[in-house]
Amino acid sequence: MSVVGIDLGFLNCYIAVARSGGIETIANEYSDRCTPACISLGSKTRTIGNAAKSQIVTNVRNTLHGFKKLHGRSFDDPIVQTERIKLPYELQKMPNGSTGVKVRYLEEDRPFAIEQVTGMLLAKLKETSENALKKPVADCVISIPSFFTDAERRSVMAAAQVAGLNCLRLMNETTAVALAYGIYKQDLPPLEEKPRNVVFIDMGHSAYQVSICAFNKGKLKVLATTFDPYLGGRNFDDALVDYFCDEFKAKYKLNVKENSRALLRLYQECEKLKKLMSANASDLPLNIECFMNDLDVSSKMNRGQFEQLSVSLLARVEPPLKAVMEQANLNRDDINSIEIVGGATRIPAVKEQISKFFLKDISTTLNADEAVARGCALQCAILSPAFKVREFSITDVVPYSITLRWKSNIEDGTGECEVFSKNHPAPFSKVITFHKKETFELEAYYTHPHEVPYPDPRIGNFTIQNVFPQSDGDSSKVKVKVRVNIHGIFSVASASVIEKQNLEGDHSDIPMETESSFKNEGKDEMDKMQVDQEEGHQKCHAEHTPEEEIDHTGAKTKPAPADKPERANQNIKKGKVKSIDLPIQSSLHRQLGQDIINSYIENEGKMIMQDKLEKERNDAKNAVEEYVYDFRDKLCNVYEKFVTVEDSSKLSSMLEDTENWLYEDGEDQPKQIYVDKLQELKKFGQPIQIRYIEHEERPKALNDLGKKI
Ligand code: ATP
Ligand code: K
Ligand code: MG
Repeated sequence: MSVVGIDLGFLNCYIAVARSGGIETIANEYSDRCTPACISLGSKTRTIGNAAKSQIVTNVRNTLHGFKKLHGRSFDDPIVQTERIKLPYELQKMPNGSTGVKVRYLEEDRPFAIEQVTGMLLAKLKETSENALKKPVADCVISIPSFFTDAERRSVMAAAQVAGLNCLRLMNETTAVALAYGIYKQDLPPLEEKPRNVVFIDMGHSAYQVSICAFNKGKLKVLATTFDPYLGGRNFDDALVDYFCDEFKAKYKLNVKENSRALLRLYQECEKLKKLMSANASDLPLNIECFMNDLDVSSKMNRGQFEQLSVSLLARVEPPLKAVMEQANLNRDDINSIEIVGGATRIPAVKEQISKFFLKDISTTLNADEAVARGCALQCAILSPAFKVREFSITDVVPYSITLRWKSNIEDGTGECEVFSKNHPAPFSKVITFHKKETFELEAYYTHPHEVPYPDPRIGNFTIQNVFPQSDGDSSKVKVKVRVNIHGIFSVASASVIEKQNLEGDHSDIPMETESSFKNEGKDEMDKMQVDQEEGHQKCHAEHTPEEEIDHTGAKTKPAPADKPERANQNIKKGKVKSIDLPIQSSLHRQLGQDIINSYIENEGKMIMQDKLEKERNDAKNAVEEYVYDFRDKLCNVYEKFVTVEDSSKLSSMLEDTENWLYEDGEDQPKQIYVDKLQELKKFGQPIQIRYIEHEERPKALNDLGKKI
């Protein structure tokens, strides 16, 4: 079993693994712990990560980056359309209406769904972790922004499947940071004492997230989470790029925005400049050679100017801080420390905004780049039965409130109830009771669409099937379990009907349920009466686990007994009941069918194979080239004494012919041709090589012999 945590960043990905020494962030084949979220498609192969990043400017239209926000969204989604304008490659509408990219790959125009794109990236990260751990990797924990909706989360889960990963948890980025912070802290207050409240702030390249967590010994509870999903380092790059575009237009009459290659180069230079300005307040130069129309451009900027350009962005730092304090119902004095991570929190003015709000110094004790990946690896270790970690309980929150709406045809019944409020603890299950006579449909949606950075409030529709009236014509009591699972994804997990038993003593293996485990008797009767009176306007009472029990009016009642609805073969006052599981038909918003995911998995397998074959082909070609250079060099040095002048010149011309061939006809041949070519050269070369080796070995052998005598 593998223990791997993946920070799936908009710009930068990090991997942490558990090894005997503990959690460590690992490096890729470039000895870099950061793998750029970048994929370059070519006529023969794909490159992913560092090698792909260097192709952003050279293979403009087939190098994919900046795609994290496309998950779970339809092509027509306003966010997709906004991103589309900025991306130098083409987006395309997939047959199911979702978002994909169109690139030139293997000499063909090929569409790839966003799940395939992220799947490629994750497969690369999987390979990197396999190389580090020297064993196959499947189990992992992957980070996502806390503001991702269900559709976005499910889309990332599908991408993990495409990559052959078994994602044990999609973990909110700030929660991962909180875990990385808390698990090693020895001095957390005991459970009975006031918790330590810590604010975690992550500003990456594309988004800004804040959460407040309460820590006690062995325990982390997220109290509230807020965000600006559209504020990150890239917005500061935009501000710089806009400024220089204007300047270059005035100074050099260049229209940079019309030249995607020049624009990409300007972005790269502005990002570098932005980072330099974090360390240096004085004037810094910006020079780009051969920028456009063979012109070299140059300019300069200092931190003060940069801050002026970013005034409106900096003003957006405070609102989520204010909101998170309000939602957690805390004052500044209640906050013990403020921890910041993410690359963009290195901008001095961003830090100032934060400390100005809290009137406190902010701590940077966590590794700003690696904390998310480390937290994910820790979570993976906790979830893995094969790994021993200290007990640590993590309670996250539901980011948006969720409402269930229901209707039924003959009963003309509609109704709704908020099943999860904003910042409700998660993961969490609740059981809701309905009184129904027929199959009915539940519709889940986000209660306050304007709070959700997603254009569609729908989560999914769930049909509870096989519901019939009781034998006496009464409505059946249907218990529906709804859940926000470990990934933060909502589902109707199960449904069962409670059938009154006419026969005494039916102790079959069907679990029995005590009415009293749900509601007190009186209340139950009242509900039932109400149903009888106003057919259809059923009451729903919600019982949820693990902590408390609420009815749909929101009034808290007694604690629920256990994680699952209590099932016991107990005798109860009202007589026996039998619980029968009911089939549920789920139709989730923007859910990919497993058949489609399977075809993506198959395709990813083919592409990995293609990359492998291409690598072998290239290796075979390189082997020929290496042999030519190596042999030619030795022929006029160490081999000189072991070859006749005649053979030497014959071989020299063979080597030269081969070299020329490699640049002409031999430039692009199947692997076997190179293998044969090398064989052919070796047939001539080997005897010389052997004579040389024998000569070298002889004195040594004689020497050894001498020692023996
Ligand atoms: P996201 O969290 O939005 O998915 P990410 O995780 O890929 O994105 P990070 O790696 O946390 O993002 O941060 C990258 C951003 O931080 C980039 O905009 C980068 O320019 C910026 N950044 C990194 N170092 C500095 C620095 N020293 N000064 C200013 N900005 C910096
Ligand atoms: K990152
Ligand atoms: Mg990040």
